[in-house]
Amino acid sequence: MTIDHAHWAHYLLSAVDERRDVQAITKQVDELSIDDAYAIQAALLELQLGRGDTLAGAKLGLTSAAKQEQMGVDAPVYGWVPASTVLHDGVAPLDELIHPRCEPEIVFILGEDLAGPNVTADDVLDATDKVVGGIEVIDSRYEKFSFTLTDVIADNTSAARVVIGDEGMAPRDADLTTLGCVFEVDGTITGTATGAALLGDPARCVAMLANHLGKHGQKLEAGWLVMAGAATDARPLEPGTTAIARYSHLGSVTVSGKV
Ligand code: 0L1
Ligand code: MG
Repeated sequence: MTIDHAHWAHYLLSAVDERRDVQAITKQVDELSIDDAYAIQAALLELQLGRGDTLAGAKLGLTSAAKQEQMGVDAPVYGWVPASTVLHDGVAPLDELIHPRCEPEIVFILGEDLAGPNVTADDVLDATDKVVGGIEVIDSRYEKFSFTLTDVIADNTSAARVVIGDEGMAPRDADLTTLGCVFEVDGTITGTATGAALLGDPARCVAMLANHLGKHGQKLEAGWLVMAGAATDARPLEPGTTAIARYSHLGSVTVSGKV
């Protein structure tokens, strides 16, 4: 069965625009390969860029055992961060989202391009201007946040919004594998982790993304932000909810949900 990438990209963008969840693609086609899923993701990005958006960066998802278990998958995924999804005031507009969740992220701000293949964690540190804390708001466009690996790839890895902290450090100022994060939602600590929860080393995650893009003739670009993935599981972001990610060395980042 041939997969119509443009059709499924419009299907997902309509879900965003109309703020409604939709049936997973894999419930409607015989087979959705990883290549087809990334092709739908690329077509979706083209639609967004065609509306005047720009790229602020890229992201990994499902890089921790906590997230892989929560979602029932066993591999990381890669996606894009459109500039329109970066929140500058820490307030997530819930009236534009379907069923958002929030999760802490270690974020790399690149000072130089990173082009695969053969990018290493050391190369990532060399190319990074600073490492900052962040909180990603994810919002699967699928019913009940339920999907297969290829569904979530097509859906740009559930990317919806992101808050980036304004503190941060030079990439070698502290060991990223022991960098700590405490995630607190409405005063309750819901998760704690160190950077090593991200496939052993957050910089290695970013190297994997650069190498993945390299296979498609693409690269991570200077000035971009790159999210390495969440080290704890995601929590619902509801009206009135405030989530704080407190990082060692990176300060704190807050997101709140507002209607
Ligand atoms: O950023 C992420 O880890 C999201 C990956 C996709 C799975 C999900 O929606 O949690
Ligand atoms: Mg994430």
